[in-house]
Amino acid sequence: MKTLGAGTVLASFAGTPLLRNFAQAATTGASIESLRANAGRWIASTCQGCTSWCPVQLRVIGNHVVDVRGNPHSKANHGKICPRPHLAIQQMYDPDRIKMPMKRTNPKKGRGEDPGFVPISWDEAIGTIADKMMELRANDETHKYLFMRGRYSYLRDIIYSAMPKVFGSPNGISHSAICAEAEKFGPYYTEGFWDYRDYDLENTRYVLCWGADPLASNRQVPHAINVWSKVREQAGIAVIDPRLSATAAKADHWLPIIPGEDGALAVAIAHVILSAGLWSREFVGDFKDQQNRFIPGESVDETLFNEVHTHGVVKWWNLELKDRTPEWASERTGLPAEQIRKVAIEFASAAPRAISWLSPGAAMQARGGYSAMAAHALNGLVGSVDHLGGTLQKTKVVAEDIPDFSDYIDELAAKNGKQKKIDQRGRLEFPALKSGKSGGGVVTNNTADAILNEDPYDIKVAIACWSNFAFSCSGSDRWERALAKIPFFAHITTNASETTQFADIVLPAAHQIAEKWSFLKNKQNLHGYSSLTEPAVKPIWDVRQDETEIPWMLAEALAERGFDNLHRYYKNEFADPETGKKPSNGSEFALAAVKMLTRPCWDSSHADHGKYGDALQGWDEFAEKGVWNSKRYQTQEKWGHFKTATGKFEFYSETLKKALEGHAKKNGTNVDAVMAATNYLARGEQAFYPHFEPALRHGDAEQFPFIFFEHRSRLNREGRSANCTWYQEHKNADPGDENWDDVLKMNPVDAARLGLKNKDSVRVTSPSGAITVHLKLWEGVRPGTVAKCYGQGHWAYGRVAAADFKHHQPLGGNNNELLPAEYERLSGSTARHGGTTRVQVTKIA
Ligand SMILES: Nc1nc2c(c(=O)[nH]1)N[C@H]1C(S)=C(S)[C@@H](COP(=O)(O)OP(=O)(O)OC[C@H]3O[C@@H](n4cnc5c(=O)[nH]c(N)nc54)[C@H](O)[C@@H]3O)O[C@H]1N2
Ligand SMILES: Nc1nc2c(c(=O)[nH]1)N[C@H]1C(S)=C(S)[C@@H](COP(=O)(O)OP(=O)(O)OC[C@H]3O[C@@H](n4cnc5c(=O)[nH]c(N)nc54)[C@H](O)[C@@H]3O)O[C@H]1N2
Ligand code: SF4
Ligand SMILES: [Mo]
Repeated sequence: MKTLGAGTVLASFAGTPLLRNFAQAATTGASIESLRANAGRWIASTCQGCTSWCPVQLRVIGNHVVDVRGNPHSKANHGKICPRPHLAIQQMYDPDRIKMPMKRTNPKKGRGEDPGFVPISWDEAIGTIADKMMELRANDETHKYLFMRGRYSYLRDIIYSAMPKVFGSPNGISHSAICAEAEKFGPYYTEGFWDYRDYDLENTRYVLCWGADPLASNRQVPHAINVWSKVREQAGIAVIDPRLSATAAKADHWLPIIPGEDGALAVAIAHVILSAGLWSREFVGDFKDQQNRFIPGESVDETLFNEVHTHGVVKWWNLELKDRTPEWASERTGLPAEQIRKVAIEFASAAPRAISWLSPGAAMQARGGYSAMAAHALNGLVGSVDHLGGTLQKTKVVAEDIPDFSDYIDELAAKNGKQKKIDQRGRLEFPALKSGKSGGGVVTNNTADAILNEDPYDIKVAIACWSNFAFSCSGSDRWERALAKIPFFAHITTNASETTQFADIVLPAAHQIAEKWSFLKNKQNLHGYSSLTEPAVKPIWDVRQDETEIPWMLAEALAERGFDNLHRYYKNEFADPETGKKPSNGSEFALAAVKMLTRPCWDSSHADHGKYGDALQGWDEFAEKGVWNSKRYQTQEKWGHFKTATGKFEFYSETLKKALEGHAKKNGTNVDAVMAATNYLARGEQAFYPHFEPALRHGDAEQFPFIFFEHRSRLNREGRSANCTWYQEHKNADPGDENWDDVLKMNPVDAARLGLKNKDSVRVTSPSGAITVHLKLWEGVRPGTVAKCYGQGHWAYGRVAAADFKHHQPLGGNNNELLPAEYERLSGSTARHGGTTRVQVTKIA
């Protein structure tokens, strides 16, 4: 990275072995490169720049992390990384980090109010929180305690699950529904898999990306960028994205769809596959006489078809697909009918080694539940599900759960823990049907309204960790008001983000990459893995590990105040599995916890040791290698027993039917009423199969002429990159974007019509908010739409992320101030995609 020149390195590591090596190089003539390459130790860690959670190694010299690379022991990313772990190092050494606990001195809360934070001791900070929590116990209202979790590791349950439940609150609220739950809805209600898929890129012959941009984002970037030249040689690539993404720029076809119309395209592709006779005979089955009766416009007699591993293909054709021609879809999607037909035929002809790759882009839309199903159902039609070169589920990654804590839940906690959850999940308008259950998932963003309306009750004490809902949730102004309303709020964070501005107590968190113990589980490249994170260096500042040390300290403080159940649970149920020693402080607790939960990876006395993958010999080997690899994924083992209601891949989802009917019954009504309450137009049976729904948009076309949509940055570490100079310095790595800026991209045709030019300052206004940014004329968005990257517009966070940190002036604008708090309600998700809002763009003189 060019901003970190040799001078900076030398200055900051003076006296370290590296510097001595440089001095030596000057006298011995050895190349500086070779010395540089061999200096320091490589220590295992996990990158948490995105949900890929790649096993990495950090090069540590003295007490400094100076470099990062992929962990060569990992079969998932085989020693590769994307650009973003480098930013993690910058984040860790960010001078704007919170360096010690702080308390608020200005009781007034709001944007622009200086919180007046002053340093305090850890004892005072933790004691203050414990006092507030004890008030809830004394008043029999422990359910009014709320814990908000954003990003996490698999030690999360200590603070997110055990702590609220033992204390007596149902309110562990995660960020999942602002992330990608609507995406999981697609594979769940077709093949019974509530998760992200893996993809057999090595063997594929076609990749059809639905908003997925695997070269820059989504969930396996290192593997994808490493294998993509091979994919390009041997496979066709088509990208459905309103924006010319990095992947679209290298694809055979770019389909710049009108945002939110993915459902129309997906059913048209299905129509072509069936009418052209290109479905999988092996997976789906065939007509008894092998004559293709899928003739456009004509219904088919169900009894003439023998279905094999799927359910309802003829029904789907009759009820939805028969009239969904490419010509019909062309009008909705803005794509040429010929292109739709061609892509459908290429995809199906390459199958079953073909991938229909669904991303949040085509799912996290107000009516995205059914487009997610439709896009994923294409894999079912062509038999690429759980198939060589196709879309896969996952292998088993061994790990233990945290120890059972039910014995530590006292009467009060048991009673209040059964109160309704604050996010209103399971109500008629919020089915949140995770894994088939009404209210099974979280409705993250609705928590703000629930707090504001005190419905089902008021929240009195809240803690947020590694989350920034005042920035990351659409309709973010509601969060500003909700956080201001909570009488006592503490934030566990590395940076003084937007959310922190509302805190009464700020607890400085150890940075994820090298200051704490944790582990992560995931998959890439047909291998699951468990990846360790180690405190590779001693933190420079007075920080604590968020998921272990901090709850331990809180438990201790609660015990001192008369409620010792949580402390007894942490103290008695956790022990170092090698020595049997129980923890006596937070840092021992962290190490005991990570060793206990990862034990099956490395302890030969564990029943699962070596059964599903690597058989690491002892903790030391795991700590040294940092990663446990699963065996390679075996395809076609799921065929015949998908976890759906029928055991088949469902084009007519009996699984969804059951879930919707269950939800309707619970709310004393019928499925039509559920559809109406969740903003879907489907009525009757339509609710049970993937079908077309028109996009839902806020704002009328007259006043707000542009459809606004957004995308991630190849350099975004979720919402946490903007304070890194390397991020700003390389922002133009995103097609169409500019360094040190946050531009709104508009097609030159539209700009010419409005008399707008490059770099104009423009006011972008939606029905719910407005931001001011620079304009960029760019052919990578279609006329009538405008796009902006997500991740900037921080009015708090640090000096780099803000234009003027002191005066709360953002650099760029936060998309969540434009986006309304709209939902894909069947999954409880926030609808950030699909062109949910229209905007007006006006030049600022
Ligand atoms: N408009 C729009 N909104 C989005 C998205 C989008 O693409 N567009 N993306 C969505 C998605 S997919 C997700 S997953 C969410 C993420 O949203 P959040 O879960 O809210 O996470 P971040 O915005 O990344 O912010 C995390 C906060 O934690 C703190 N922090 C940073 N590093 C650390 C650390 O190492 N440890 C601890 N304890 N704290 C830390 C900082 O205060 C930081 O602001 O945002 C969602 N919001
Ligand atoms: N670089 C990077 N990678 C990441 C992350 C990150 O922060 N940065 N975060 C990780 C996380 S937390 C998550 S949840 C995943 C998200 O996974 P991604 O697949 O990256 O999802 P998004 O960024 O939400 O959606 C991306 C695409 O949808 C397109 N899009 C917008 N509207 C529409 C539409 O109506 N139709 C279609 N077809 N496309 C549309 C956008 O142009 C964009 O290219 O990524 C993970 N990977
Ligand atoms: S893909 Fe995500 S987890 Fe992997 S190296 Fe890149 S940012 Fe880190
Ligand atoms: Mo996410």
